[in-house]
Amino acid sequence: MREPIIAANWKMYKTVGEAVNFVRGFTGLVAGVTGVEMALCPPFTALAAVAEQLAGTNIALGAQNMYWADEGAFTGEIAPGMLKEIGCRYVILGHSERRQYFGETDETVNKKVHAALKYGLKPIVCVGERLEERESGTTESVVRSQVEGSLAGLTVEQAAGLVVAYEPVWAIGTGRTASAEDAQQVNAFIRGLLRDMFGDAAAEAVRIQYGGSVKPGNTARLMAQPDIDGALVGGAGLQADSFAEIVKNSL
Ligand code: G2H
Repeated sequence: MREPIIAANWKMYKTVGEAVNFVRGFTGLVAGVTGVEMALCPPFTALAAVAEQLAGTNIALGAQNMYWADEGAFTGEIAPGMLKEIGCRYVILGHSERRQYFGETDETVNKKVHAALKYGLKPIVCVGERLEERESGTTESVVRSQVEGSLAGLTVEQAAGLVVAYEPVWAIGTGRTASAEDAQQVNAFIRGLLRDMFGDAAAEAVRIQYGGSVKPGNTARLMAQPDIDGALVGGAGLQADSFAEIVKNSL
């Protein structure tokens, strides 16, 4: 049995003060919730303050990106060891906004995945097709090359601990959710790819989230699908009450 993971990706939202307020409200709303892993992924500037607020709770901390070098003259970048030290358990890698606006490729995502694992961080690796790719029927080949490229060279043990997020780009922040059946179909396809790359046991262990306009009202239907093991939540993860509702509706 895979424990589902519901993660809030706050993107470039929330000052430190706003982040702390969120956590103070959220922890009360989900106190006693078990059977689902929760994670908050604030911007870098709020990581330390959120880590402090989360101490002693069962809510994990994640970052939204990192660089792959151990350290060095890379102005503006953040190293994996810095995230580990501050208390991150997860790091989102290859989000479509990073791919679209910041030149992230499967090759750079792959370097980051290896670096994250080296430092004991669990990558949440994002894949997903754009609207024109879905409409031209190339969803599977796009997702295949993203999965194969991003996860190249991992050992079976490393692969088993991964989280993969399927986020169709056309459903991100648009209010257009993929139907639960469409999402299940791609998530099952991803699990098949993982099986080919890493074998049955690892493929069964990997948690594959869905992301893209997840809301309290569509969570249960998505989570009822056999290959959807959680959600990566953007907009609806910015308010403590709606994110808490998503967590509860995932059970
Ligand atoms: C997809 C998602 C979070 P939203 O990017 O990763 O955002 O839920 O706002 O579509």
